[in-house]
Amino acid sequence: MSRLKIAIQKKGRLNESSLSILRECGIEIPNGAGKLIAESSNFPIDILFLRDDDIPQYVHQKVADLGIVGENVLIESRKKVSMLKKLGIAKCRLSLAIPKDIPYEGIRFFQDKTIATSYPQLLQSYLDRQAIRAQIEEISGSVEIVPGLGLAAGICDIVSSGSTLFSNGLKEVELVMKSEAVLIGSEHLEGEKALLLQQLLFRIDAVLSSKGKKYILLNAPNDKIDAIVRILPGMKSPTILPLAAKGWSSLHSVIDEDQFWEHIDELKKAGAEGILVVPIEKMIQ
Ligand code: PRT
Ligand code: ZN
Repeated sequence: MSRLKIAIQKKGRLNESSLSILRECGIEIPNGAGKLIAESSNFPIDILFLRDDDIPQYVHQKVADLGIVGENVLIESRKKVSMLKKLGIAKCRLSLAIPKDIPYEGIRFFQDKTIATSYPQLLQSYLDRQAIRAQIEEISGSVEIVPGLGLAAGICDIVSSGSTLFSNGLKEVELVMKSEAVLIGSEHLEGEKALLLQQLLFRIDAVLSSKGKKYILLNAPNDKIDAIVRILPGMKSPTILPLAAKGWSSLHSVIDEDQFWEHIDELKKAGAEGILVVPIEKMIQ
């Protein structure tokens, strides 16, 4: 029986979240800190722990069948691999930033200037699209300190909360790309491996579908049910069951958690009682 090989980040922002997705898919992974490879005991998959920058290359060379990396790393690598699924984790953006006191009036600011980045390919294609000619200085790590040292007019780096830029006296001026972690795969998986990939994708879909979703149960007088269903627009064909108390029903449905918080007061005013909101572990659609 073949086994799939999936490459994930050894250490860093994507390590824990990649392991969690696999574990939520019911895949048991032994805790082998510092190991290069871990073998799942209940699904035919081996996990390779690598630096994220090496993952597209390993998948391209079929050392690994699958990998989890940021889209930024994938595109920067320019490796021919398939992007199989966006995973909704490690969301961030690649942005241009300059010292906060320098006036900025648009992308032409960067014409003939030097920009420091760890993403020269992504930056170059962005600048080409904007018809800007600039000098790209490739730097690995701590790009945000470069403008302060007077080595570049600006930087192009990953931003998530913005606090790194802020504490280095920089401001974000252009969005180059949005990024999140993606599942990548070698271009042609065949036979048993293709089948295993289908099983894995099915499980990942079930895990991702349930994210941000809650199961809601509430009681209401029968004449208020229509109004309640209208309050929660995400509520799809709720199940309505009669209660033992005459004229009352219980309503069950799946909702977005955000929506619930926005509408809780309206629900109560509309006559909902005994509201229960419970987590959903998996959702098969
Ligand atoms: O050692 P290895 O090469 O494997 O790891 P790495 O250091 O290259 O990557 P790592 O672990 O820092 O990030 C892995 C991936 O997570 C990236 O490729 C992105 O796709 C994604 N990601 C999400 C981030 C961030 N958020 C992030 N905030 N990657 C980096 N950052 C850094 C950024 O470079 C900057 O220094 O965090 C700082 C900005 O964060 P804020 O919150 O202050 O804006
Ligand atoms: Zn890296």
